[in-house]
Amino acid sequence: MADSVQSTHPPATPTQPAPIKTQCPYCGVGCGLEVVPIQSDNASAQATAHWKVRGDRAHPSSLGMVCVKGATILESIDKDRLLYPMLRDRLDEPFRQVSWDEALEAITVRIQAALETEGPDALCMYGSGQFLTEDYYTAQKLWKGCLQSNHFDANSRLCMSSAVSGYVQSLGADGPPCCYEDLEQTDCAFLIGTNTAECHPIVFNRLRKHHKQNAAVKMVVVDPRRTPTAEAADLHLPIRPGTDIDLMNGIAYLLLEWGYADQRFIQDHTEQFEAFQSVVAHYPPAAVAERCGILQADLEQAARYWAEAQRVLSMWSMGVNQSSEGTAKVRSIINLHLLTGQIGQPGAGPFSLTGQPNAMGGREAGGLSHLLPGYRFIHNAQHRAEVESFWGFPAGQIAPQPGRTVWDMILGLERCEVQLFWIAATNPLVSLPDLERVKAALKRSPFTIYQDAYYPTETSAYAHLLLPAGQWSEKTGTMTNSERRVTLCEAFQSPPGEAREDWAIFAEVGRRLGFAEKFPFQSATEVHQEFVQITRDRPCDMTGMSHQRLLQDGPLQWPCTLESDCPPPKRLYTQRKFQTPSGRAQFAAYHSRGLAEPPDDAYPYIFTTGRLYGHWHTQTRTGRIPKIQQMHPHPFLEIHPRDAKRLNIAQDDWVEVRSRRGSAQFPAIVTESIAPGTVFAPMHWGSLWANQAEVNAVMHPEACPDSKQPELKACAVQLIPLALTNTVQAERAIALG
Ligand SMILES: Nc1nc2c(c(=O)[nH]1)N[C@H]1C(S)=C(S)[C@@H](COP(=O)(O)OP(=O)(O)OC[C@H]3O[C@@H](n4cnc5c(=O)[nH]c(N)nc54)[C@H](O)[C@@H]3O)O[C@H]1N2
Ligand SMILES: Nc1nc2c(c(=O)[nH]1)N[C@H]1C(S)=C(S)[C@@H](COP(=O)(O)OP(=O)(O)OC[C@H]3O[C@@H](n4cnc5c(=O)[nH]c(N)nc54)[C@H](O)[C@@H]3O)O[C@H]1N2
Ligand code: SF4
Ligand SMILES: [Mo]
Repeated sequence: MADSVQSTHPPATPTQPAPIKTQCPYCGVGCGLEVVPIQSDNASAQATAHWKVRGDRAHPSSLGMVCVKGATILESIDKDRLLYPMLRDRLDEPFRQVSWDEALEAITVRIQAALETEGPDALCMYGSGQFLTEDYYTAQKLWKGCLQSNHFDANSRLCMSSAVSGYVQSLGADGPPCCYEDLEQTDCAFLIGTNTAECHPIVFNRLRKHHKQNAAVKMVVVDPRRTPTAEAADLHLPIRPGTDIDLMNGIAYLLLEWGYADQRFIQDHTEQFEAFQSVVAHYPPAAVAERCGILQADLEQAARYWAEAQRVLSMWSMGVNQSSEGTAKVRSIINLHLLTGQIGQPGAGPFSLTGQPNAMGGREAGGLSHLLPGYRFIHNAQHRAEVESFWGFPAGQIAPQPGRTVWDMILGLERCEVQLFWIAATNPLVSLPDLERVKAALKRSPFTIYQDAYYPTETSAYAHLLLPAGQWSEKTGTMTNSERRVTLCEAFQSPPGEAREDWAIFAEVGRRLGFAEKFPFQSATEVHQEFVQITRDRPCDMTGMSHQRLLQDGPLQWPCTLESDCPPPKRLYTQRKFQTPSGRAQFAAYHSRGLAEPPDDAYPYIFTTGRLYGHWHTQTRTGRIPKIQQMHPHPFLEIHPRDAKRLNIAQDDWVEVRSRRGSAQFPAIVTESIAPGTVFAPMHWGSLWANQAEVNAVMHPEACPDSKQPELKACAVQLIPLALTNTVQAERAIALG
């Protein structure tokens, strides 16, 4: 699965230019890439240069490895690009090509009109973990600073926001405390709600190699599916979706009972232990095993691995974060580390694997509706004052209330409270839950701007104005990966047509709205220079970084101050001093609440969704790469043989998955790799790539009360075997190839 491509790297010679260094623009592993021009005898070839990509051996995160997505990235960059701004008055009209001048004029006129009639609350922007940090920062300054609207949210709301709130509540600040070297130093990897082999392949490669070479190193995987990750584990716990807190409280129960709590650490460095202990007392192993749907002996084995390991590294992603109790799940993982003192030391700690390539940079730049740049919070008056003064605004400029989350923006559109909705670098008409509702809301939008690299996407059909964005390879800037490592990604070719960098579009709109002095930037380097200053003395202090230093010294982790030792520290909390007011980490006492929409008689199955190794999200890139299309030619539904038998469903039969909100149709894969009672479909096929296979037509938007992250991993469904007519079957067979 996680095949890596390792290549030989001849040094630059006088005839061979030095490779351009950059980071892979897909997942949060953040592998280093080198891009080199393909040599050609034809002197004029430079004008239409061709490039090849290979892993960067000097990059400390990936050591030269890449997976299939990184290796094929160049194959989709020039296909089906959005080349010019396009405008229309109504969604049922065709677009007409317009100049940038006309497009920017349309935006500023609309923004000014909305400000005059409704005020800043009518302005919403929805961005993405696929922005560069410079894009994110410029957007915050425009939206939260100049326009006084905190309604900037990003698709990280669907992705990492539970990890953010869990870290903040338990440790006092956001920021994964671990580093990738821990993958080779741990003696027990606890992977929960993560299909690392397919979704973070190079992290998995590093871990897997260490695991294979050391018989004493254990790997536990907690996932309702027997994924390729679970296949590699010493112990796979196929829990029922939504029972993670039961499981972790059950492990804590046993660790306490067996006397493996680190009393010294608990006493010196934590608070709220008693409350935690009294909740955990309700989780004896027999009851926990029953609720999770696993063997008691397996639960005990998992606890035994925790107990006996010197260094436990837990890793998680969407099986934990995308939950109506996502924050509680994250804090339950951290609880186990606090209970055993497994934090701030090599090979140990609670390590969230970030999804997107720059979700971390988004957090640093304040790119969620409750955040401000430099790991600051809107609700904190001092933080607002610091940012106002840094940006040169009068006191009180930044609104004191957190802005709308993306789902609240959809509700605002429904209620006609939003006058302008600006979407950039995300494809919400595939990725947001309850798609029918989202579509209806967008049809009510007075003015939707969509800034993307490709055309068409599912979302472009719902926009009034399309803005062509330059993407990776065409724009310079920084991204931060899961281990807090910042890589400079250099542009090495020009954007096609009239496409522009995202930050430059935001800055130009700011200048046209009368804020010229706030956007003096001539380059991303200048944006970065300003951005790092706002991180001074914050947990994510990056004042020691600049584009020049990153170019010279290579990728660097934060915290990284000018005064600090070089290189910056690899791990956080090595002194066991946490960022809470008391300096102590906080235990959390949570009972499991279970799923927001549990199965019942009418909707008796649990539907879960996720990813495949080759595809990236909504396929705007990977759908255009033949090798990846061949790997994953069509959508499907995994169903356990027991359920298939009961419903009389055979391999490849078509099945409709129907919830209270909508339905989707898939050919069945009958497999024991999914737990009985649960079915799984991948999220990658929007309406442009398959007929009625949108998983989010089915999902609900119920979210964690703290992180506001929707439960994209579970809803209750019916399964209906489809007797499709011959014509439909024939059509779909052609579509399946
Ligand atoms: N190939 C590929 N890699 C990617 C991406 C991609 O699109 N394609 N996207 C990137 C992004 S943005 C993200 S967020 C990450 C996501 O990375 P992952 O989180 O690893 O991926 P998913 O497949 O969404 O979900 C992981 C697992 O959660 C399990 N799960 C479902 N419900 C539960 C539950 O209640 N408890 C537990 N313990 N597990 C549960 C699912 O069965 C699934 O195997 O991947 C990143 N990497
Ligand atoms: N049911 C279900 N739904 C899910 C999930 C799930 O597991 N299950 N996962 C959720 C998660 S974790 C995530 S992260 C989201 C992902 O969902 P999306 O963010 O909607 O998915 P992408 O396809 O990555 O969309 C990125 C868009 O940005 C464009 N783009 C790429 N580079 C640039 C650039 O530099 N500038 C601009 N302006 N555009 C660019 C691409 O062409 C693409 O259209 O899906 C979420 N939705
Ligand atoms: S593991 Fe992630 S960052 Fe590395 S090459 Fe693959 S997709 Fe890119
Ligand atoms: Mo994500």
